[in-house]
Amino acid sequence: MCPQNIFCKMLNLVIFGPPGSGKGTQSTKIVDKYNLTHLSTGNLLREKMESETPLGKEVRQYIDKGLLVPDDIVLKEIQQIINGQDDMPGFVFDGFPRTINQAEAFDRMLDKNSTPICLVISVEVDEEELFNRLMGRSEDSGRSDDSDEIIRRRLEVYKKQTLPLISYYKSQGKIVAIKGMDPVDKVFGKICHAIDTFLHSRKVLPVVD
Ligand code: B4P
Repeated sequence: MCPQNIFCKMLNLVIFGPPGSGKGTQSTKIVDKYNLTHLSTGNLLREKMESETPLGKEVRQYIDKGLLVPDDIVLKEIQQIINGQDDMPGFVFDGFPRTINQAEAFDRMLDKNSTPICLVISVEVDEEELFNRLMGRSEDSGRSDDSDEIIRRRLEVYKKQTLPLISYYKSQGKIVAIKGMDPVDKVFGKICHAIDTFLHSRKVLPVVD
């Protein structure tokens, strides 16, 4: 599908990248600037985990091991949240989709509402830097999945299950690659440039250095 032909009645953005690439960090800034709603599946699933419900316990089994939570659980949560929300300025989907199956199901959901994804922002960071950032965060995050062995597993899972999404969105002409090694505000500036270019000309820049 050609992005120039997308009529975006909502600005729906996906922020995509490996663990530690800055998805959560940048999403917070994007939603503030563009008046969008932040939907982080990581935050959502951690909230479920806090509850001692059967679903919360099931989710914990995967997150604690650094594995992806099964698609059916994640998709059900997303469906419940976006249902009937097609008159809002738009969403930043942070950490979702993370598998081809999730991406295909998500496209079907959005097609029904005629609110497609407009832009997929892929934040690229070297593996060593990712590891260092997450180890740095582990000192005060309290997250069960921020530990040496689990971080390594999350990076492996990313390569195997999530990285193929780049080709998926490339074939739709929706992906922009952002070099994410710079300080937070500099990365944010590049993301804004990609979003503003899309808003003004419906053009998807392939790369922003
Ligand atoms: P997430 O919550 O998405 O966690 P994450 O991949 O670690 O990214 P996060 O957004 O937290 O980190 P960020 O890069 O901003 O997922 C956690 C788990 O939930 C997954 O492993 C999986 O089990 C499950 N899950 C979530 N979504 C799922 C889905 N769709 N399907 C199945 N399972 C799912 O930041 C990391 C650190 O880097 C921070 O300390 C930050 O301060 C720092 N940082 C950020 N940008 C920086 C910069 N430019 N320079 C220096 N440091 C920076």
